[in-house]
Amino acid sequence: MKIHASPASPYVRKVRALAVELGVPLEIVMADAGAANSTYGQINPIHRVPTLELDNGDMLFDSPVICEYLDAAHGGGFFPPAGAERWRVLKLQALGDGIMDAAVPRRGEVLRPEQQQSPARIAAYERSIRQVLDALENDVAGLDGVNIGTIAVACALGYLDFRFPDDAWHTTRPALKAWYDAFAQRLSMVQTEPY
Ligand SMILES: N[C@@H](CCC(=O)N[C@@H](CS)C(=O)NCC(=O)O)C(=O)O
Repeated sequence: MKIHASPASPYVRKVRALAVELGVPLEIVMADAGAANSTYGQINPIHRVPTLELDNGDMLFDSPVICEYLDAAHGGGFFPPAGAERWRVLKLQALGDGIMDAAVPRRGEVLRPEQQQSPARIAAYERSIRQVLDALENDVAGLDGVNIGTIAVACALGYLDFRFPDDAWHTTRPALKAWYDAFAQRLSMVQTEPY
């Protein structure tokens, strides 16, 4: 199987980290999803990474779908099968993805020439990130175990550290920081560091 990827995407990292946890090898293919003349739309019309290319040529996206496929196909148990535990873990994944959904466009916005930036949009992204971090800090006991929720949150925090190292989200969130420092030692996190 191949994963169409980019080096710093936290969504790609989530898929790759789960694959490491599952012991599933993925061949990494760098994608030119955003280039004006890109042909990437032929495999993923949304023009985003990751895309999982199956051995039979089928393409899967986006990252929650790919993760659930990998888990189901390889007997993982990183998605609880049913009941309250399933919704708890999926909600945690949504919180991790929610940080990514704000942090990725926030970076895009601050990279624009200053006169084209929208301070209102940047403030809205920052508010989302701040409030998700606070929610996680206030319920750090919920970050138990290794599942698609905790993997997503760890990848989101890793992205914040990678792209916004001056933010120091951890100074006011010691419980979340302690959880992250421990989780970041996992092989799946060490092997998928962004660059
Ligand atoms: N909901 C999607 C979001 C994926 C996404 O936004 N990926 C970004 C990279 S972090 C992307 O492909 N942006 C377009 C580009 O890189 O050109 C998922 O979970 O896979």
